[in-house]
Parts: sequence; C-alpha cells; structure tokens
Amino acid sequence: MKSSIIPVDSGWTADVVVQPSGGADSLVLEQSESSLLSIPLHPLGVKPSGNQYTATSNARHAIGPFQILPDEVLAIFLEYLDSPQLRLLGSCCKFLYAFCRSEDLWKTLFIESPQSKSGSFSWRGSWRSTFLGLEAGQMAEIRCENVFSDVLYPPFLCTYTPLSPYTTNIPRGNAIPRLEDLSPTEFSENWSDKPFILTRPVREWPVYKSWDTDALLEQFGNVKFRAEAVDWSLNTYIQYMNNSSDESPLYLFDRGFVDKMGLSVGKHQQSPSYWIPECFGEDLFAVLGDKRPDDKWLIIGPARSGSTYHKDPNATSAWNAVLRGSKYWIMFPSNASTPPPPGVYVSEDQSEVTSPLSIAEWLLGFHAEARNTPGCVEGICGEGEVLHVPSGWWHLVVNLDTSIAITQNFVPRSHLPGVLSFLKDKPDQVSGFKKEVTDPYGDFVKGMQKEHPDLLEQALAELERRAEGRKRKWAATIGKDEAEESRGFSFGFGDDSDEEVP
Ligand SMILES: O=C(O)CCC(=O)C(=O)O
Ligand SMILES: [Fe+2]
Repeated sequence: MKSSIIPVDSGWTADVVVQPSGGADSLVLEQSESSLLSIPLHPLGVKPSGNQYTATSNARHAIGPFQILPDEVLAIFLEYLDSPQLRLLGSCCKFLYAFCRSEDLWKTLFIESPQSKSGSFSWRGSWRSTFLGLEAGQMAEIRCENVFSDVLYPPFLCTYTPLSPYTTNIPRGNAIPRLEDLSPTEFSENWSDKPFILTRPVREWPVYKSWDTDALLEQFGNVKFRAEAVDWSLNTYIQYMNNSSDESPLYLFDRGFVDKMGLSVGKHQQSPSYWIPECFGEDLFAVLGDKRPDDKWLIIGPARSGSTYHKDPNATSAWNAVLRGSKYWIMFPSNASTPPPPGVYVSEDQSEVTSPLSIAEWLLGFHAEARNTPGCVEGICGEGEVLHVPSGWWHLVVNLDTSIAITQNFVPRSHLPGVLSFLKDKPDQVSGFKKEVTDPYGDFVKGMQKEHPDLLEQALAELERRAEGRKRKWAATIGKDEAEESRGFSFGFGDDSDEEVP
C-alpha cells in the first residue's frame, strides 16, 4: 500500500507565491528559500493556496456552505462520481469546474471503461478528452485564475519540475562505478554486492542495434503490452507516451515480451535477439526450470516515468540494459542497521512500503537529504549501458527521456543464502511464481540438491552460522538468564539484511 506524503518543506505549501513573470506562458515561483524555478502556467490558471492571501477574489466562495470541506475531502468525494455527474457538477462554478477537470478522476474512469479494456483506441492528449472522445479544439478552456488549491496545483508543479537539478552534479563519492566489462569471476569475487554500470556488453545486441519506437511500432504496433493496470496495444501506448502530461506517466512493464515479440534469448540461439551479459551468466533460479518466477521485463516509458523505491523480488539481483534513452538511478544498501531511504517507510516485516506517490514528489521533498545519507549511490545509465542492482538494494529510477530497456532478475551464488532465507522465512512476500507452484522454497532446495548440492550445502551452513551469530547477539543483549528462559524462541534464517556476525 502506498500513500501520498506531502513533505512540509517541499516549497509549494502555503508560503509559495506564484507571480506571472517572463511572458504569458511562464511563472516564477518565489519560494521561502528564494530558489527560483521557472515553470509553465497551469493550463487552467489554478495557483497554490498561498496565493489567495494576495488575491482580490477567491472562486472558493462560490460553493457557499460547502466551503467547510477541505480540498482533500472534496477531491475524495469526487472520486465517487461518474462522468455525467462530474460534468454537471463542474458546470456549477469555476471552483468546481477546476476540481471536476482533475485528470486523476478521469484517469480512473477511463481505465475502467470498455475502451481502455479493449486495449486499442485513439489517445487524445488527456484522460478526460480520451474518455469523452473530444478533439483538442473541442475542450472548453475556462480560466480558473481565482482557484487556489494545494490539492490541484502540486501535481501540476510535479509534472513540470525540472529533473536536472536532481540528476546532475552527482557528488564524486556517490557516483556508481562505470566499467567497460567484467569477467564472471571478477563479478562473483568483487562486485556482486555493489551497483555498477557496464558500458560495453549490450552494444552488439541485435535489439540494441535495431530497436527504436518507430521500428517497434512497425513490427509490434498491434501487440498488447502491460502498462501498470492496463493492457494496451503498443500503438496506443506510444500515442499516450508521446502526448500526455501525467505527473506519474503510465509505465509499460511487460513480463511476456519474449513470447509476444518472438525473441530468442541467449548467445547460442540461432539468431539471438539479445544475450545475458557474460559476467551475470550464472542464475541459480534456472534449477527451477518451468517453475522459476518471472524474470524478464520489457520497460518502455516517457521522460519522467520510472520506478519508485523498491527492492527487487525474492531477494534476487538484477541487471537493467538501456536500449534507448537514459535513466537516473539512486540506490541504497539495506542491512539490519540502516534505515530505509529518506521519505520511505517500511512496516516491521518489510512487507509494506510507504513513500510519496510520485517520483517528482520524492525528488522535491527528499532528494537533498538522500544525497547526503551514508550509503547513497547515484548514476546515469545511458544508451547501450547496463546497470547492476545487487540483491536487497533500495532503488528509485527515473527516465530522463523516452526510454526502452530490458531487465532480468537472477540469483548469483553469493546471494544464494539470502534467497533461500527469503523464500523460507517470508512466504507471504514471495512473488512472481505461477499459481501451481505452491512450495517455492521446497522446489528450489530440491533443484539445488540435484544440480548444485555443494553450493546448497555451503549456503545452508552459512545460514546456520548467521542464525547462531544472532542468537549470541540476542543473548548478549537480554542477558544470559533471560536467554535461557526464552529458549523456546526460534530464530528464522533472517532476510537479506543479515549483518556479518563473527
Ligand atoms: O527501469 C526502471 O524503471 C527500473 C526497473 C527496475 O526496478 C529494475 O530493473 O530493477
Ligand atoms: Fe527494481
């Protein structure tokens, strides 16, 4: 579950004053910290609520006794209305018009509509115009200059906040190392716990040489791909991608692309489409055969799309190859003694992650603190480069321009203990397995016993050692007597966050 957190010091709360400046189509925000930011005008002229104090009139007065409702409550109420109701209510006054035009409302309505479910339709530039079948010129443009709202304005600010202040001037100590390539031994011995960017291995891939949006459209325009909650044809998705202004653009993230696109993966195939960079070659989940969890995704999205903070599933590691565009990554290691990244809150069993809903909201509110947090690493993975995500690392990713990427998750031998313990101790958080696979841990152990008994034995011994270390630490913490009393207490293997214990 996620929820929106509005950072108190993000700059767009009541102390922000928006003043027309530098021409009709731009604004200068005068912020309390006197940082100046030039952004375009809100399409309807809505301004942050702080502006009401310097204005001569306020459109909110038109709703009479309903002024008692905070904007947040009004916005939630509107989520219960359908399209005719929103249009009717929106015609009452400018204040309600501005609220009833909110793209979030129309996005929800459209995604549930038969048109969206058909997967193939013409995107008309906004959720509302697409839902109502309106051409650009047919949309009423009612100016709402005297509408002041910290519910309506911030998403717009987030949409237009420039990314470059956050993604450039990376402090040298934070920079993700860039390497030409690595051998499997170098990876295994020195790098499997560290993020890095490889600059060479992808450049020979046929998909790297031939894929861009036009080429994909020509071959796969009618094929449906998953983008968050929808399955749209590539044709439709690319229309959306090229002409929308969502704060968090819908992100194409499809795990069935290899079959859908008829690709062949692996250097030894007759005409391979791409192959796994050699240094990541070993993947112990291969012992699961058909029972392995999802491991490959095609990722397409416009500038500003991306992934909010998460760790990869089942304690796996991943590589992410950028075929077109570029991605900014910010990453944090995770172990028992480090908190999650600033602005990210995790439930005790780590099953629930709460963070600001949008990437821009996080950048505005938490990036500066994150950059100064020990462990933080950052980097830009450019076209033809591959980034390594070690098991258990938190990461947030934002596309700096239209991007096409392929990512794969895998289990290197150095993370076998972590993966075993995750499957065993967190069955409720295990994901990506087919429904028929009812015992992922048991199946994985069986597969390992058959194909790599020595590795399995070492990993189980390592887990035993860690559990013993934790028991000793526990005993030292609570005192020997109590430890004796609590002997019934049983330690699990723990998670990927196990500390090194003597
Ligand atoms: O490309 C992205 O948005 C990031 C995907 C991701 O989280 C990953 O590859 O682990
Ligand atoms: Fe990830």
